[in-house]
Amino acid sequence: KPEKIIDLKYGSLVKAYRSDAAMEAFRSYGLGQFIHWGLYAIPGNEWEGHIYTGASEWIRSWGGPSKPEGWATIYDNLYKKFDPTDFDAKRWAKQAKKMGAKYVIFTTKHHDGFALWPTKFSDYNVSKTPYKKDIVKEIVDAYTAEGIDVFLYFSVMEWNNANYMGSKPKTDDERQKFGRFLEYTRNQIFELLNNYPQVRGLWFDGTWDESWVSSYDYTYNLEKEIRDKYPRLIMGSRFRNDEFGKRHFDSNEQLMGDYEQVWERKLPKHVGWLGGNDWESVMTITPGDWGYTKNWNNMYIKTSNDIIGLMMKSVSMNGNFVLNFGPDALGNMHPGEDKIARELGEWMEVNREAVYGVRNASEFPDTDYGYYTQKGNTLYLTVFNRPIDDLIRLVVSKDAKTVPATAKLLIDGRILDIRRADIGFDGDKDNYFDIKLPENLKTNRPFVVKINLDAVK
Ligand code: JFZ
Repeated sequence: KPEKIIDLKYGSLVKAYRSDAAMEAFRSYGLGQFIHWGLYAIPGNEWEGHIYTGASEWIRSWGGPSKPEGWATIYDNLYKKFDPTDFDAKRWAKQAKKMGAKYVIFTTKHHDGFALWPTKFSDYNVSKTPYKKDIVKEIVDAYTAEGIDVFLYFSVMEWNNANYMGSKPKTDDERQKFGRFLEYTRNQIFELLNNYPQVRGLWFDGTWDESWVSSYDYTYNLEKEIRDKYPRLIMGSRFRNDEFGKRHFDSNEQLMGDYEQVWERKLPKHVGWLGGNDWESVMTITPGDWGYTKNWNNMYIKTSNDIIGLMMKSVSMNGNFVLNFGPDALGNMHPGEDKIARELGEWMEVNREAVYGVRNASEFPDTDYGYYTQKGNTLYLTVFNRPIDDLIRLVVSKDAKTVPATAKLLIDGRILDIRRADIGFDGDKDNYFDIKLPENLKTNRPFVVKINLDAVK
């Protein structure tokens, strides 16, 4: 809470904690898929023996001695080669569905400015490539058909647009140019919303430059217009800022979006950090690449268990977890991504009820065994750290309104014995409940103990 509330003309436009069906659906997604696809898929982080070491989707901004001669021009002409003949949106959507994703965030246009839909407002778009077809439409239709909600990623910042500049426009000429850029941005946003009415949300990015930050009057009115026309649309906190340049939270600490959109390759340490706000974390499989990266050697690749851990940690704190895929130039996922999608899907097949529609188990203290999630009177414990004696000891406050009654393993449906452990001492504020795991439980994955809670009489 701020010390004192100041007069803000361009503060948050969002009512705290929307309770409409679209937002309730967002709260129950649990798992999402991010897809970064664009011209950067063609180099895949390398060009004629030169290796780029930044994030693969940033390759156009390649600098330093390893950069190929005339790189920006080479990059800006890659669209002439964009022909993903293996692309089949239905295949991706089926894979996402099997993996357990409930929503997808798709890059309609990244920082390079190349649009994957046939926008009327720029020639730098997919209709000018050998592929020609509207990729955004194929994605929206295929994912919607699988029951997966679609969110569109949209970068405001553009690296090769003559009207774009990073710094605040100063001369009349610059103001005019940037004014045209703002109009263009507005046109593209409404073009997307109009073309693809199934879209549930917009995921804005590239909104940190001074040019955009200083255009708070324009962006305030634009957000207002979007929200007036599409009241159910979900927009995170990364769209605009107030007149003091405050992003995500305005100068009165009000969230400037329907959810916290700051958790990029990071997670809050504790649910208390969220102050009750909705949020999602977006995560790469390689350390920091969002676009296709051909060579996965010599860097840490998150394992399926790493990913399950990050997902369970997110949902245990009321957040969604969104896993990124960077398909190649032909339209195929990286083999490493296919493997993770398969393994995560197998896990979700068995354990999904611990992920969807769950909330933070606020009555139960954090546990070193793994993560708790809760749905009504059902408590899920996803075990990552299996105790040496196979005896899971639940700590339950003596003030708790519910206590564990019965338990079973999701992996095979086996009922597990629960016993009170009388290890308490005088003045102890906790009760202890022991759950005995079967000795022959063999798995190389985290596993879920489903616990039914009884109300304390
Ligand atoms: C942005 C992009 O630059 C990147 O290429 C990718 O698309 C990613 C999802 O988003 O990168 C960011 C944006 C915001 C933060 C960090 C990286 N942030 O708020 O910390």
